[in-house]
Amino acid sequence: MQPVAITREISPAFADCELTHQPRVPIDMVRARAQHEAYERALADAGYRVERLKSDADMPDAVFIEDTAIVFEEIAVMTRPGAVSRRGEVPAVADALEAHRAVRRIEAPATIDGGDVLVAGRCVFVGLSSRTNRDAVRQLRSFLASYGYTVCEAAIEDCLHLKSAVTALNNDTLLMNPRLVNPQTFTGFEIIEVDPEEPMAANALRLRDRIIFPSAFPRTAIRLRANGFRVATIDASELAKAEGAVTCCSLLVDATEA
Ligand code: CIR
Repeated sequence: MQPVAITREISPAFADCELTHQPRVPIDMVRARAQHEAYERALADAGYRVERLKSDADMPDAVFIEDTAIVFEEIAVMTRPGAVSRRGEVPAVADALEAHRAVRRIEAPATIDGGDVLVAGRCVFVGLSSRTNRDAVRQLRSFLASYGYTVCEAAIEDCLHLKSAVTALNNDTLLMNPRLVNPQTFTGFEIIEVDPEEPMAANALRLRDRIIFPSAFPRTAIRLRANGFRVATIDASELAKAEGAVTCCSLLVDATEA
């Protein structure tokens, strides 16, 4: 069965996005939309059926759909985003996911962004960040207990989400900036480090047969290719101005149906 990638259109209010580490700079909306379409085309080229949800002027960050849910083989977990401005993004994504998975919901006082959840095989790492707290780790662990996942906390520094610091290239290999997260948290994994001149390059989107990766990080792309990964590059420069990267613009739903 064809895998699905759920994306969300860029809000007309994108310029009012949340910013944590970067200064606000003008975003070229025409370019941002073109980049987002190219991203969706890259997903389609890799065999995904792209299902794009609508957004609205009251949800500036809606394009970063990854933060609203965590999709596992067995269930989907709806988040309670750490930024209050983003909580209204969740219901429409839950409606879309209900067609594919049994849906569970993170409840207050827990907060969590999907960008803080790294899944590699049966290991789930949760970044404790300005968006994600320990109540969320506990709730996620209880949802996953019967499916054999191990849920571990990870401390991060100087970045928005855990997946700004580390992402999975396959079930055994991680792409990491060791200045943002402690490699010892990930014992047993092969680690490829980003090029030191590209500190924000640790966010890569793992698809079935390739990695989608920002063209802004050519040195790290060379490292990925040298390690045998097939890399498809896209320009995500306008999305990066909103502190977004490649994992955050889709939710990948593999073929297992609920
Ligand atoms: C935010 O601060 O929530 C958005 N401007 C960026 C979210 C990026 N999300 C992600 O990398 N998972």
